[in-house]
Amino acid sequence: MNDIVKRFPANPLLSPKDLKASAEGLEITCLLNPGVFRFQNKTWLIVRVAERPAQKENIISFPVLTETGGTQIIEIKKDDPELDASDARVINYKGVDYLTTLSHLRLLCSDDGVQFYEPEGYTPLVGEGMLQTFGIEDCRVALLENIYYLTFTAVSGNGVGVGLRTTVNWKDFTSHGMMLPPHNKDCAIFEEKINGLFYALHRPSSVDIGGNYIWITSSPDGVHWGNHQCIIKTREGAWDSKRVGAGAAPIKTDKGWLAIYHGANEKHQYCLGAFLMDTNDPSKVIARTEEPVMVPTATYETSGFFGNVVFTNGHIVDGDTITVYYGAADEFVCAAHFSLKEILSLLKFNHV
Ligand code: MAN
Repeated sequence: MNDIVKRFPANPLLSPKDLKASAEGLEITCLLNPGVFRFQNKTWLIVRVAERPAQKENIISFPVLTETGGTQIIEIKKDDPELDASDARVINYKGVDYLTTLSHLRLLCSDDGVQFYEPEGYTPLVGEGMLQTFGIEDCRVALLENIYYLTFTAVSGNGVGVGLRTTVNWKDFTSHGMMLPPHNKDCAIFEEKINGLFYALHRPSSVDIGGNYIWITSSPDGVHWGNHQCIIKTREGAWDSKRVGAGAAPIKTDKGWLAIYHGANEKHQYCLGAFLMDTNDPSKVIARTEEPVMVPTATYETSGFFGNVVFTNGHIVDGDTITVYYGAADEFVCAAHFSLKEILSLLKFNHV
């Protein structure tokens, strides 16, 4: 499988060693999956920072937040028969799932979209309350009527759902609690109302019947969401056979709304593809790519904290150029250029 992207020669743009951990005793394990936006003539990333303590021999340790905002470290012996640590990202201990790292979101900005730095005066966003004790992750940013909408994965022992906060200045935030309850993630709000309504893509997971499919929902106010419909499913035997999930806000084109999405197969290889929705009724999918448009091939994509992953939840569109920022191997922040026309030319109108 080939892909059609032009990776930035400077990749990876950011590695865990490039930022300071949020507290003494913690290390940054992964820097990944940035949301992207323009603000004050700069390109900004709201990057997921995943941390844990330096690992001691024969012990797995990771932080969790308390409901009142403190941090607690949990330690489990690796040879404990009640521990299942076969996945680097999530473990099961005594029948309960935990994440191996705790994530918060940090703001970085750049004049050229390549070199990013942490500006002063912008506080990191951290998990708050009982629905975010395992952290917040993978933030998408949508700008509508001068308000930035932040949709991110909110994780706790209660489940994985979508949290919503809004801001106008990136210093003061309003929390709207959990926008979509568990199990749900990968929520991307459209950056324009359609027929007077807000729209968003999201990815609930159905345990018994159904699967990890992309759904669409609408809202009169951007806070309360309904009219959910399932629009994109996994495809058996294909690169997106196991799970699919939306990337950043869909892009308005003269052919319809273009969404870049990730798909994973049974081997947990994460690639990117695209689909197109009707301009006036985005619940109608009119075309989809058959093959992926991006496949993990660079070394920083194939090996890392969780290898064989390219995952995007942020981009900047400028004419025909889409600059996709993405998480590589769940460990690095990278970027690549797509041609909008080229993606549109690969859409298959009969293969939805
Ligand atoms: C999956 C992975 C992890 C993530 C958890 C919770 O296991 O995407 O990176 O931390 O889900 O969202």
